[in-house]
Amino acid sequence: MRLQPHFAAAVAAFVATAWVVHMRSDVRKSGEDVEGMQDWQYEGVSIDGGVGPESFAFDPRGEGPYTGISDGRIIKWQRSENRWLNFSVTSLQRNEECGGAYEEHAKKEHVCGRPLGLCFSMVSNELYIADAYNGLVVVGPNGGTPSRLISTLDVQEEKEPLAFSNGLDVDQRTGAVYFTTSSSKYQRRNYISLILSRDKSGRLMKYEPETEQLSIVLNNLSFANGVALSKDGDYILIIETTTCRVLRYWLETPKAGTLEVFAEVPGFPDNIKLSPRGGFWVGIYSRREKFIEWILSYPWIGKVLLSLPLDITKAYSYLAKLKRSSGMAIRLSEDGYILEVVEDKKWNKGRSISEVEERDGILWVGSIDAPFVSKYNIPVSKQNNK
Ligand SMILES: *[C@@H]1O[C@H](CO)[C@@H](O)[C@H](O)[C@H]1NC(C)=O
Ligand SMILES: CC(=O)N[C@H]1CO[C@H](CO)[C@@H](O)[C@@H]1O
Repeated sequence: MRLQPHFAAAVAAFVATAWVVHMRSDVRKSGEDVEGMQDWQYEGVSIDGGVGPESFAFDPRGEGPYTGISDGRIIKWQRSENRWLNFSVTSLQRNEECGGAYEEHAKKEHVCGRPLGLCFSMVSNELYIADAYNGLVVVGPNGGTPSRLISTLDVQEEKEPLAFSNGLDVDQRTGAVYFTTSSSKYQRRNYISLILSRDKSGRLMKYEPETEQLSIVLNNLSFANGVALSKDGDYILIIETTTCRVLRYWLETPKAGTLEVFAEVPGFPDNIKLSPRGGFWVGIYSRREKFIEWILSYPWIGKVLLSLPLDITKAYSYLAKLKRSSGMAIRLSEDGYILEVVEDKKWNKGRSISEVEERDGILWVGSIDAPFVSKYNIPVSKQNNK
């Protein structure tokens, strides 16, 4: 669609005005910020040299968590030393410029790597990582240079150089790795455009280490993101960020091969993880505010915004900061019902949430824009309350 410049400018002005009006109508009282969370013990575990711990993994000995950050490193939390250790990286092209100011990291992701979803295989002891630019990366149990890079390009029919790999889980019975590619048109650093364009080129992929076979399980997903296998491996849940849905794809049982909607959530979901207390934790990037709802309900607004000569991701993060729209964590039951909601504006400082991993009574909370990992001790009363 070619637009007259004055028309585009008018729409931009209109959208900006609508946003400001919406912001004013949505001011919250500060007292509501930590309601119900007074007895949650909090600790912010800061990270040096990068931001955005996006996902967590624990190794077969239960050590960690491990997480990937904005400068392309995978770091490991060494509990006994109370500090992060450098574990690995996801790119073989890294140079001395990987590092420096956090604000510059997104520009260098295609060179330095951007590790997102990660999970250890208890079958092989290796760490599998979905990297936003390098596809599927495999690292040995002692870290260091990746032992294998499995490019997703071979099976992307279009042979496009973009395969934004994102969420990942391992079937611990067989060692098979399931992971998503969010889009074959947009890169990670342009995720706001990915949402506005309503792109449907996301996929669920499967890698079988024994045969080294890589295959497409599902096509045509709207911003495919986190994935989580059920406890017994009967089905896999897949996050669709743009549609705010959790999809369920049956792998076994007579329903094998069926895809259905598992849950709809009140915000843009990112990663999903099994909870040891049952069900699944979903990290919500931000609430689905009325304003963004309005934009998404009219496809032409998204098209106009994308046609404007501005960096839409930057514009969005600027407005989101003004508005302090914050993330939350939701625990879904195995039937897709909401069991628990954690929304913390005080400690998390209104940042987005990418993943929530529950382990031994602790919630490890990651955020794509935070220079720390949030760690919450779940109150005993809640721990018993499944
Ligand atoms: C990890 O790597 C970063 C970047 O190369 C470096 O600045 C930091 O000192 C290293 N940390 C440790 C604990 O070795
Ligand atoms: C309905 C639809 O969008 N179908 C597409 C699903 O994905 C395949 C492969 O990428 C396309 O060829 C279809 O057009």
